Amino acid sequence: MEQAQQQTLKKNLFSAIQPSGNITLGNYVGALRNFVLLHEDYNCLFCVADLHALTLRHDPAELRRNSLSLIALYIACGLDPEKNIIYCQSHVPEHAQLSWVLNCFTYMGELSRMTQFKDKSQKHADNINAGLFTYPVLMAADILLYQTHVVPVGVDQKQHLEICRDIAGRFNGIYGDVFTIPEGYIPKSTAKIMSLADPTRKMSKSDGEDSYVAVLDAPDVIRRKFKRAVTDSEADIRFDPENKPGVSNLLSILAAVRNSTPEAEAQALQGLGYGALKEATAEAVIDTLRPIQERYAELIRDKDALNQILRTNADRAHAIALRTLRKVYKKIGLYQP
Ligand code: ATP
Ligand code: LTN
Repeated sequence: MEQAQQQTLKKNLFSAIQPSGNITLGNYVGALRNFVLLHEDYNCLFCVADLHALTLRHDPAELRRNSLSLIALYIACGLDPEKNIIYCQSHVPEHAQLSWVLNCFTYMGELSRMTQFKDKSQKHADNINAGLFTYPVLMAADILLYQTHVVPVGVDQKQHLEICRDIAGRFNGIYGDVFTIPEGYIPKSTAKIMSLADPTRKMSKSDGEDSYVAVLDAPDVIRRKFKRAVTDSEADIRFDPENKPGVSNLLSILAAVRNSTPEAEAQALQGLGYGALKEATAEAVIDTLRPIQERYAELIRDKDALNQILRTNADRAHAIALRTLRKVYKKIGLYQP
């Protein structure tokens, strides 16, 4: 079948990651890995959510570096930038434009119920800005611009997807079928990788270095981080997230990279100590990341090639986004000469 014909038969997939720090094992297991798993079956857009990254105080040079690095990482993981649209959010102005319109269809009450907003405003009490509050509206614009059917994300983004569906439904209720209502694709097991420093909290790239393993960490760094991971004072290896969050998190990570289950990994390690669990997890993670790191090292060297990919792909995304934005402007009565 012709490529164009195949494309029209496939459904649309959209996802994004913020370039707000080093991409973690949590991002990989919760999101990136599923992008790779799904990308053949959909028309995909993978976005670097650089506008979202402005909601926390940041260093401009670092944001620039992280954005290009994330583009290279998407490709290094196996996402082909010709078959998929891999681009930066800020290169396609329709994201910000649709976001403004959707702001006018979103209630303060629903935004104030978002747990990410509550968490982040607690963590960054000196910078509770309006962007942090309306973050889910920009995310809804990202998704709705591309008539997205499926959104692969980690479980922490479930609430944001719900609000996106609500906004789209509300808009369609008034103006007819303008937006496709998206479905989430959220992995059930290992949906949330926890911090190595505090296993009751999500592993997050904007937290301290020792709390996460980065996809691009060198093998020795990975070994050291797992060695220091918080466990507990017992000795038995058992999958029990409630009572043994640290050990269970290591088992989840091990299972995720080996495509097995935490229970099976616990069984296989019976009679051994936490040292063995940490070592096994570190080695399995290193083996999984090695090919990605090798490919990444090649890609990041050729900045011109990456820039070219960014330009072409922003144009491709823009062409689709503009169609939706025009339709929205027309429906809501913005005069178009
Ligand atoms: P930040 O610390 O800046 O909030 P983050 O590490 O939470 O960032 P995001 O850019 O917000 O990462 O998320 C990118 C994707 O990775 C999302 O789909 C999110 O659900 C997923 N994700 C993030 N952290 C984890 C985690 N610890 N376990 C599983 N999935 C995760
Ligand atoms: N908020 C997301 C990143 C993100 C996103 C999106 C994910 C921004 N826009 C659209 C899916 C679809 C996060 O993972 N923190």
